[in-house]
Amino acid sequence: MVTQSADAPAGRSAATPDVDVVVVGAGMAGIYLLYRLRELGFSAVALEAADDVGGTWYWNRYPGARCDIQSVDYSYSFDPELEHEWQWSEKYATQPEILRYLQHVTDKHDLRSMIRFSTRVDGATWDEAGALWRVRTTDGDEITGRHYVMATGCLSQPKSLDIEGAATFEGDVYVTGRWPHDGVDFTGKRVAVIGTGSSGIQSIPLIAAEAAEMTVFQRTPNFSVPAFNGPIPEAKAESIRGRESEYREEARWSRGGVPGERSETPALSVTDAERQDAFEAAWAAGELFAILGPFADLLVNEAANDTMADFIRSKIRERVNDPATAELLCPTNHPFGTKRPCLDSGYFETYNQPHVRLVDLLTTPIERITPTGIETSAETVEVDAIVYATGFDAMTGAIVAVDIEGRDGLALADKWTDGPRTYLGLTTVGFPNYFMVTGPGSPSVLSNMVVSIEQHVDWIAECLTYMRSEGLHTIEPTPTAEAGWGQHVNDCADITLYPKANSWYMGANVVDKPRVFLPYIGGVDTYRQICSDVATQDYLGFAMSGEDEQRCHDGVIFRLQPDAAMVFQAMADLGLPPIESMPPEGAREFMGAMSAERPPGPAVGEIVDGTYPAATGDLAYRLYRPATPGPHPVVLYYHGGGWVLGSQESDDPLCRDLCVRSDAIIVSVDYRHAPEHPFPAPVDDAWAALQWVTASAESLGGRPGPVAVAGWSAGGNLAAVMALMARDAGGPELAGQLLFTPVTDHDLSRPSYVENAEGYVLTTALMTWFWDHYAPESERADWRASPLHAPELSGVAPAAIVTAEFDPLRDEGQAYADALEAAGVPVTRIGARGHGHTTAGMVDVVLSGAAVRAEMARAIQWMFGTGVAGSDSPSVPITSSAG
Ligand code: NA7
Repeated sequence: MVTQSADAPAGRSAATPDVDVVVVGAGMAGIYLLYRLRELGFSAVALEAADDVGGTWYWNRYPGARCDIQSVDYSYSFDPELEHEWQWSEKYATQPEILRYLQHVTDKHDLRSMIRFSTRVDGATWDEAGALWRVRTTDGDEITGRHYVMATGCLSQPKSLDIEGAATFEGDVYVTGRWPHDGVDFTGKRVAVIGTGSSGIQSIPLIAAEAAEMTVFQRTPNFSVPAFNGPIPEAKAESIRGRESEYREEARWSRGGVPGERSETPALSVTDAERQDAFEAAWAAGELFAILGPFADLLVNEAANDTMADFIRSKIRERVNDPATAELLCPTNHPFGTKRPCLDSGYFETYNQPHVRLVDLLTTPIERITPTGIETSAETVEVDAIVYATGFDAMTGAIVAVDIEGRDGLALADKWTDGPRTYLGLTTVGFPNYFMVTGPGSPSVLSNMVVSIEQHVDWIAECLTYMRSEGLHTIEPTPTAEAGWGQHVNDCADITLYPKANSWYMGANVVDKPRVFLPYIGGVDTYRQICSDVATQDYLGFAMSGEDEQRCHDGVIFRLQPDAAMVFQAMADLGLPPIESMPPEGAREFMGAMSAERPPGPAVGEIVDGTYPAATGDLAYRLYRPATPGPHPVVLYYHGGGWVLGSQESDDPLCRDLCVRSDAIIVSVDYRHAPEHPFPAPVDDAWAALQWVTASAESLGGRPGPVAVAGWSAGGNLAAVMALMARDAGGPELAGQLLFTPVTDHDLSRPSYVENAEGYVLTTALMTWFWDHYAPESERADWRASPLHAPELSGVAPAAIVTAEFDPLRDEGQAYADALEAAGVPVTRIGARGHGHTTAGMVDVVLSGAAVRAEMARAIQWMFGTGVAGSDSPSVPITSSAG
């Protein structure tokens, strides 16, 4: 029943809905949401298909079903009394105990009256005129609400049975996610279990204990470690006792929603023995985050990941008697952790029993299910019962199962055809006043769900409270904010190994589901901060409206590459003195010390250190030769450092990386530094180096023909100047110039100097310091210092110019690219989106920089004609306000 208020502006808001908020689902999310809303004075109803609360813990009653986050963590924090009035009996509680807990919380807070049980929602339509949602149930009812929240869980929609002939089976059929309430007795039965994810791994030992014969059909072996279940570990209890609220706060600000140390150590930086010890300790903990986290880089570095994968495989071989079965149970087709690892209780040992057999579907796939059994390409297995432990249409399945229609008749399922698009995993464009608890694009399944549920519920509750206090009726994210968030979610996933697995995180387990990384992997702590920043920045990225007003603070909440952001944060946390406060000699020592801490960069075929005859004496060079057969193209490289700092050492990892990626010889040359040797001394040395490298290219193992020049920052400035000088001098001919975040102008007033003045390592103040040491004001406009001021730019070598979004030098790099193009010079622009001046060059530290360096290497190949044909425009340019 909806009434239209008389004073409402035509077509806008002000109809009175049945309730303020319609919630779908009375699981862990719905229960807390109802509690919060009622406490805040909102009217709300939850519509729940089941006849009781519990959600996941109502449906998943298969034998052995347990949480895989310790119960003391996998529990609400909103009611401090629960800490004492509810005692978990085990480290990992069983499904019945968790369900009892949720029933207890519901009853304690008298929430049942707000829930309509046995009520399935099949549609919801946004009513634009009334500014409310019309939510329909399968029994024909309609409930209207100002706001509509899907609290339907991430793993609640079982995958449909996608195996041919499944419907013809005449024996008993069970699905782990829809288990009979009165249990199943498998005594004396021949049982098949299909699926070896968490549900299979938890249930198989218990089903095998009853069955007469047990056949497990495994498509993908999974990494699983023993849960070592039992009483709550004393150390854990001790870490909480008497400081419950602090402990919960630590969980909220942890990476995964469980308090604990975060390793900063790369796996390969320690000895084999140390690594083994760390793995054994993680194994002994019997915890998901322990096994995922003994080293910092297990989920981003394949070589590191291999060490853990090998360790777990060795444990599987120890646990399974038959070597052939053990090998089949060893996961090899996905990196460790990229499918959710399982915690088991005697899973692998189950295969040591004579009546248990494993069928490997990778070699002998299921062809069909018959009325009496399962037919693979090799055999027919006759069974009395089939248990499908085949998983869920995760994260989006339960949402699009409801026909949700937003503004202008847009169906959510249609909007998400190519994968879900959300802002913060909470909201989505085109669907005003619509929220999701732990929706796609939020930490959700990668975190302790309870912590993430509480965070989302709190955020929604605070948002609704704000809207009420401001007299606002509608809220909807903007396309800019949503696109920016989608980019950030992908940026985070792309630096990890997760996209390599055919996992339900990627939607890969459901036929025809788009392959998109569904959760947000940036961490519970980062995510919480982002959500809070959105709210405090006047709900950045949301449009809101009230009776007489529209407001929108549009924008993107997170534009940096996630790993670049970590570098900037780490630098800020160190609180180091600014370089410009140091004398040049001190600054050089400081930079040298910083360089010593870095990963070394990739191995190259050969490194040769030598000297070359520079303007006033010999200077050092370092040559990097690819491991591939030569002769190779030669690139003369000038290091960065503002003409004051830097050396072969400072840019060593980058030179290695470029050498390997481009398959070219890189000759990194030194040049004299200011202020001892100000402008034009570095230019004179750079020119001498060019003469020498050109003349020596073949004797250095290079291929005949022109060399290319390259440089980073001030080195990019020198490379650009060399290209101009070579043109003016009628030679040497150059294959190209690769300018990596180059200095091209002494003008420090461009917008990028203002926008990126501080916070991104290279500051405007530091750039001023560099210029002050390099050249007096009167000489800075000389084109050999500021090549953008060259009277003529035509006729120089083809250029590839890298500009970074958060670099003070961004705009002058782009201005140089513009000017070269205007002069008819072929230019390849490479945009380092989300990077600062230095981050794209931080090899093996800022992993997202690899994509930029791959484009730089392609540009080198483009210059020499050695790359892929037609790769003349390797990158989309970024603009000065690139997003
Ligand atoms: P999962 O982890 O998705 O596991 C499902 C399993 O079923 C997995 O081994 C699948 O193999 C297998 N499967 C799915 N479809 C088929 C077909 N058609 N044929 C053969 N095998 C198949 O679901 P769970 O319920 O175990 O666990 C879900 C989450 O709940 C878990 O991660 C915890 O967070 C709790 P595949 O790997 O796709 O080759």
